[in-house]
Order: sequence, then C-alpha cells, then structure tokens
Amino acid sequence: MSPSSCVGGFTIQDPFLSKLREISERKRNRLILALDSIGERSSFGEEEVRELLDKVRKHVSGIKLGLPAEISLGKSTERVIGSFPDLVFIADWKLADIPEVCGLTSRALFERGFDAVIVHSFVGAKSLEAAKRAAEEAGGGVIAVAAMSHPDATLVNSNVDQNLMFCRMARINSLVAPATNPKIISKVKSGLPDSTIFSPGVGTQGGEGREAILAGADYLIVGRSITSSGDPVRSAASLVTRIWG
Ligand code: 3DU
Repeated sequence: MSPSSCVGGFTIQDPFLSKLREISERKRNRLILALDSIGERSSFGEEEVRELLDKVRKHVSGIKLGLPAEISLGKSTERVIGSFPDLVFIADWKLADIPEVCGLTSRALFERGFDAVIVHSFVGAKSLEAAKRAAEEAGGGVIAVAAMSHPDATLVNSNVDQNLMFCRMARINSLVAPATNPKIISKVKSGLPDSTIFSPGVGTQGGEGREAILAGADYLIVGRSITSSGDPVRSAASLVTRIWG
C-alpha cells in the first residue's frame, strides 16, 4: 500500500491515500466505519451521527457514507464532515453511469467535503477516468469496486480481470474487494500489486478480518457489527485490538 504508486507505468500521487495513511498510522487501526444504519434504523439525524462519530472516532480512521446516509442527512453531511478532521469521509454511492454523470456526481460529492468517491469499475475506463479527473481537481481520491461481497455477485466477480484492466487504464489503484472471498482479494492484489484494497463484508456478512488482511486487504470496511451492536465503541475497539493488536 502506497499513497504514491505505479500503475501501468504511471506514478500516482493520491492525496486521499496520504491523508488516510497518516490518520491510520496515528490511530493504529485501518478500520473504516460503514454508516448505513444506527441500531436497526436507516433513518437518523445529524446530532445522532455526530454523537456516534464522536464516540468511535478514536477507533476508526474513516467513515463511509452511502445512499441511506444521504437520504437521512442530505446537505447536513457537509457540516458533519467539517466537524471531524481526524477522519476521512468516503462517499459510497457506487457510481455506475456514463462518464459525464460520473464526473458531475463526483465533483458534487467532493464539493460537499468528501475525501473519496466509490465508483463501479464494470462501467468502463471512461467513467472511471471522469471520476478520477474530478478527484484530481478536488485533491481527492477514487476507489473502484473490483468485486463484491454478497453471494449473488457472480456477474461482477466473474469479470475481475476486465474490471482491473479498466482501473489500470484510468490509473486507479484504490479498489474494493470482498472480505467474504479472500481468494478474490489475492487475485486483485496480484493483478494490481501496488493497489490499496478496501474490504467490506467483515462480521455481519460472514467475512473474517484477519483472513482478508492476510489475503492482501489494506483497510477493513465494517458497518453493522459496530453500528447495530448495543455498544458501538466497545465493538469497534475490540475489533481493532483483535486485528491490529
Ligand atoms: O455488512 P456491513 O454492515 O458491515 O456493511 C458493509 C458495507 O460495505 C455496506 O455499506 C455496503 O454498502 C458496503 N459494501 C459491501 O458490503 C460489499 C461490497 O462489495 C461493496 C460495498
């Protein structure tokens, strides 16, 4: 894992990865919290989110917000992001659109303060490139979904080589690969050896964090095992201790 790495002969400087690495080294964890729900609820307010992040911030390096959070928080996301400079914020809208719309959406998300956006790689190199251009203008990063964690993900997961080729063409070296399938993580890592891999699927979906890391994952993305537990701080802290000591 390197914030400046070589993909297909190009050196990539990635301000998002530099920021994330600095935070994760300081906090001694490589945990990203996926905030889709609090308890059993996918609807939550700004104050509730601030309270949760304030409690867990010590144990996590970043927060991943997706469409459930967007529906709940809308524009107040901007204030939340601005209040936690010790966390990176990743917009997980899993963009999968024509290049123009991928570029426009990415730009709007960076304007809202996000450090990185997640884009599907199967849509092709041009869509990835459009997101990458928006990221470069904003000093942010792009994470591309190379493979997915749920059992039905057969279509996307049977095209990992093609997905990686699109990522190489777009000079994207931050990738999502599933903790539920360590073999795919290894395949992604050997296909793009300088990549930084973000692995969701730990805990509730059945993936094991340590196995994902042994297979090549750099960061773990964990949601409900923390947010649905009666004690999110304790759950996050014990995961960190179990995995990073
Ligand atoms: O299963 P959890 O509650 O730990 O949440 C996993 C998060 O990771 C969730 O936000 C989901 O949108 C995201 N994710 C996957 O679970 C699987 C993928 O392949 C990509 C992203």
